[in-house]
Amino acid sequence: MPEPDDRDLDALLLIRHFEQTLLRLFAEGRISGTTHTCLGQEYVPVALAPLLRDDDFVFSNHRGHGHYLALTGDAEGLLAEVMGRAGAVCGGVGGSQHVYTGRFLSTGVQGESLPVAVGAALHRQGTGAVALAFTGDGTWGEGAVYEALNMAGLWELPLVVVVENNGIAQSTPTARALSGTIRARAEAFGAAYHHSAVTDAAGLRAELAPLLALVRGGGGPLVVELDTVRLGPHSKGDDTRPAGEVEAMARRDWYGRYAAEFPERFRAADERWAKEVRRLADEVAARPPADGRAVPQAGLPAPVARPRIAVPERPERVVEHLNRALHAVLEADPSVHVLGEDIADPYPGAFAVTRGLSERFGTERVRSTPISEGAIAGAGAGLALSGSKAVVEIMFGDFVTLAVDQLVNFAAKSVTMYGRRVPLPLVVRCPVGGRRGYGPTHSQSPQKLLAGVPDLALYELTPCHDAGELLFHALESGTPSVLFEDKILYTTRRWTGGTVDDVFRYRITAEPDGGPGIAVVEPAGGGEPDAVLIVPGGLAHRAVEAARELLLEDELWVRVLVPARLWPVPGEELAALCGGAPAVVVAEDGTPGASWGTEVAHGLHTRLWRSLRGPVDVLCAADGVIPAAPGLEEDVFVSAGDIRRAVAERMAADRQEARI
Ligand SMILES: Cc1ncc(C[n+]2csc(CCOP(=O)(O)OP(=O)(O)O)c2C)c(N)n1
Repeated sequence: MPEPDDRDLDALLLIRHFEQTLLRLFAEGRISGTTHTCLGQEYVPVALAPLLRDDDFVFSNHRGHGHYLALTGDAEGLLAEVMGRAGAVCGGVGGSQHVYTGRFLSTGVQGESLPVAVGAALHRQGTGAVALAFTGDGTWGEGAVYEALNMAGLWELPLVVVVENNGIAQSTPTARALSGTIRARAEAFGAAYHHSAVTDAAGLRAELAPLLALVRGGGGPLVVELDTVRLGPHSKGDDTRPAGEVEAMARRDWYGRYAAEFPERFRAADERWAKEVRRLADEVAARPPADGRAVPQAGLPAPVARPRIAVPERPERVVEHLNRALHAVLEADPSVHVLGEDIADPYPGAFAVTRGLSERFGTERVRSTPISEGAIAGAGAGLALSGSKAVVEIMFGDFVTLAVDQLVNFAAKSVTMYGRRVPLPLVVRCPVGGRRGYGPTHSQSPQKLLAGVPDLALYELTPCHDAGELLFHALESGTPSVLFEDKILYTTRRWTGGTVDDVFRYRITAEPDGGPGIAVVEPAGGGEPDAVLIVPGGLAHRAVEAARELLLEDELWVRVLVPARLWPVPGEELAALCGGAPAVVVAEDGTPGASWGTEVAHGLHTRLWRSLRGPVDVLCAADGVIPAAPGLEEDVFVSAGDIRRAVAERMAADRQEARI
């Protein structure tokens, strides 16, 4: 084995002693939680680090300490992070598996970062920079890997996937988890493939340098599979392999071989690093606990304030308005990208929302994607992480379940899990709802599945909120967002100029955080309402129809509240608008239980307990699937009649109580 230079040897030994120290600290009970050491694999990131540029983005995984140390040398920040002490690079929030510095990000969900890396590579395409993602071999069981490789191959992205094949995944030998080969899988997607069993950093670097240059030059994705060894346990003390097996591997280890081949130089360096890491561990252990705030760093992308976008009002259909809003957003902000299945002209999305966008702004910014909801959402997050903004279309909202990992575990958690606010300007548009006969898997209103996720905002299109302002607000907030669009609204005429019809008027309240506000719909003339209806945008027409019947036939004055932001629920604002109305009814098209409506009702109960005259009622769709046949389908949803009945019953109960 050739003798390494000082820089490589120092990096190798720093990582080796860092990892051994962690295992010792765990064994001594001085650290809690988990860790995955890279003992035996240190040379991989040491080989790669000098090949990487400042504008590259590196995605790491659960076994990421070596990646981070080789790239940054920041042993102190990482040790403090793992030990939960002051000076922690991510404030102690992320811990061992979740570290972010601006050009390096690790996450603990296997395979998740590959679609995100696709987005980062899209952002870098043509600049000579690359996105590089480390994975283990076991991670190739995850579907996300293939959705990402497909996109990377298709779009010839500057993506490098480094597979550290250590022959095992937790306790499962690779041979029992991987059918076929990684080579065949990579090549199936048109990615260049390189295999190496070289274990000296400089030798491996020399092999990889020309391959990386090809990727930088626009040659498309590269998969590098490295035969390596995991000398330590999977995590801490959970190694079920026979001792002889690990000993045989250790004979391949660079550490023992260097020690034998140039003993004096090696021993001196080894002792120096052992001492240095021990000193650091003692010093960090004596620090006060981490306070949840990351160490400040220069060079993180700062949000750019842009002029507010509003789409000039026209009496038009909702779909035309939304389309104009997307045109306006793309025109105003060149960093915005739109991704989705079949969204490019001449077939501009299943509901024609994206009509004309790709022709006007080009297919690099408005991109039709493969059928890969998870990877589309992940790529959007990767663009957002890189300083672009992304609007992603999920063809039917039912399919957002396929993107839940990216939205919940990656996008939403990334906002805070690195100890600093990481802005992720991403809007995922979801056409939802039924009444079109598409049947159970194309008609659901899945809002409740995503409600209550910290740092995932939920919006819903309404007949009167300006969609340009809504998109602008969601993107500028930096909080990843889902925009639900009830399909039934698309073809309806928008309300404009404060007028709904001959009887009803609307106004939109201002929200303190510049949010989109609540549409307040009531009969012209105002007044204290007898009843208040609270509905998301998709039910606005049915609620107004019910309010009209209640006015004309029951002489009840009904106010309809339509918040454009569903989550976090604008609870204070809704409560203030309910006043002392005898009846308050919330209606939604989702299934009953643990729903948005029950959350709204709970918020009103706790805020208005003493002034409410009765319980807040919640009307939901039936507790089942949405049938395709028109007669059957109609029965499932909340109707204007249901709403009217609920109000009438609540009013009757109120009158009866008043008599008692
Ligand atoms: C989606 C997901 N499933 C399961 C796990 C639990 N887990 C953590 S590491 C690991 C094994 C990963 O094996 P491999 O990709 O070969 O990497 P290695 O641990 O060998 O470095 C598993 C199953 C996880 N973190 N994420």
